[in-house]
Amino acid sequence: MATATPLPTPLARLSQPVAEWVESVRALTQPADVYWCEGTDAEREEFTARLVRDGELTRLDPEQFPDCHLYRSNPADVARVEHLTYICTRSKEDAGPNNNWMEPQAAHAKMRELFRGCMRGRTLYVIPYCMGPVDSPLARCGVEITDSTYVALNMLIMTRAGRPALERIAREGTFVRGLHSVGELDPNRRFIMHFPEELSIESFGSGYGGNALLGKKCHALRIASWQAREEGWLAEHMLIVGLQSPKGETHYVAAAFPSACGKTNLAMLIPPESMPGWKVFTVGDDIAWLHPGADGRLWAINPEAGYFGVVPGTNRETNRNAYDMIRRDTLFTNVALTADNQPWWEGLPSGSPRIDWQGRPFDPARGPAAHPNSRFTVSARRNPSYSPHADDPRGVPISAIIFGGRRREVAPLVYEARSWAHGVLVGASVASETTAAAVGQVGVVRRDPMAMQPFCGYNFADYWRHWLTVGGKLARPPRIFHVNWFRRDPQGKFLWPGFGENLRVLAWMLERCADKARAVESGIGLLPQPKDLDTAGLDVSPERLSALLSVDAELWRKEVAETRAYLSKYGGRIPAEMWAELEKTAAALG
Ligand code: OXD
Ligand code: MN
Repeated sequence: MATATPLPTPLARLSQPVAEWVESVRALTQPADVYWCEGTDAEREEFTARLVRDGELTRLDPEQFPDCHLYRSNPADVARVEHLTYICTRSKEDAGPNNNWMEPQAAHAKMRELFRGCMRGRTLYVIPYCMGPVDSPLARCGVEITDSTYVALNMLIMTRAGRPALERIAREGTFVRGLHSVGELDPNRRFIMHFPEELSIESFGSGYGGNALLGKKCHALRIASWQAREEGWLAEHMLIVGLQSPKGETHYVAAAFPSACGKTNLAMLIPPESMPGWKVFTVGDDIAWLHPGADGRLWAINPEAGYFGVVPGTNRETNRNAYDMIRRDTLFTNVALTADNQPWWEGLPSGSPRIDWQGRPFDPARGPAAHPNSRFTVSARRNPSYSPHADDPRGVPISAIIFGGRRREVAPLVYEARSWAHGVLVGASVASETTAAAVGQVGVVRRDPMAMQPFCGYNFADYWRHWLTVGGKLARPPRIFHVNWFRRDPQGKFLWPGFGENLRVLAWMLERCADKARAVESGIGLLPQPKDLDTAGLDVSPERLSALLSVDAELWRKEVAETRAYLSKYGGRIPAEMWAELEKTAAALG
């Protein structure tokens, strides 16, 4: 006689701590109903259909963009809000001068009043998720509660969400609690609070990106950076990419650039035709969790399962992989529409916008058609260059770490740090022109150490000390480099073509890691000479190459003085090794 397959345990009964927390949130927020996410494809389809029915999503041209949709956010809710983002540690010094701080009890009290009754008439979604492959010891779990179907749908794409994550939580007992409500989307009643000592997040009043998809910046960077310090690893704002040389050797590099400075493009790079035999594999485009391995190397996983990428500028020339990837199964946010219902954004060489990102007839006098921070949400598996090791529970070994920023001048195309300790100083000294990824003025140079200024969940000085400690545990540490793809000539034109051509710089780094390429010492670190880079087929004159690799001692003395002033803000907490490295650089520059 056939036996019936037992019904799976209802999600609400899998983990008692999760169930108790959900019940306490339900009592506070008073939703009309509670829905536990299984994380299945059918559920994703159902959420999409619901949003279309409610008029929140628009289906795009099914011929050209099958299963793609457009979502328009509230025009006052289009980017991360760093000024409303807080780290709430018991001691203010633990949050550091790099963070807004609020005393935890005061923050909880404030948020409780905002959350009280805020989900009346709405569905409360419970989204258990795992950051990293569910079977990886390097992964960590969380649960987001939200009252936004759009946020729930994004989380199902961006993380490994649903039953397997909750089963892991039930086994392990620990999870990050993320409570989110869009509230009334009122910028005056908007806060993103982090409680690293409690592994919890409370976010109210925004439905956009890093403010609302709590697995991403809030958990995988701010809370995870704290957790990583306690457990001996690093949570970083880095892409991870595998580079296979024509000889068939694959090396992985991790690169930290500030938001909207080309991480997704570098992670999905297409080798130029003049560099035959190279292959590129994407592991991650935004966040890396780096763990010292038993073999003395640093091993990395991408905690995310999808991309929340900046749309404007994406085209067949700049990033063909991304361009192809977002032609199906993609959720667009705040792009424009053509007359035939296709998505449109600045940087597309064809088509023209009819409706702008706010749903109004397009009028160039009102600014760009697509919002400069418009985004695509898409599963990483749709990436044609998805690495076969992206789901490897061990992660991938990292040969090189790259820091970079968007600088018109000062920083050369590439240089290598003298040592791990010098590399930590190089990372800590990163400065970059601001972009539309966060609310505020665009194009002003600001310090963005390790590209973590908006994301480090504790005092930067303690974070740099932790970097030095992790380096001390590595018998085979990655080499550390700094790049600047954005240097300009006196007329303001970019000196370097960027995109696929960046592979030439990466190839030099890999040769350095294998002790095969030359470099010359300069005051700031080790630089290639133009002849050390593979320039076959590259349309850049020798003069431009020299300009790109030049170090202006005068400008650098100023840079060192600015770095000294910046680090001084952290007082006696700055590790002595960092001052020693800065003085070495200062002495070498004369
Ligand atoms: C992002 C960001 O969305 O860094 O990745 O702002
Ligand atoms: Mn980012």
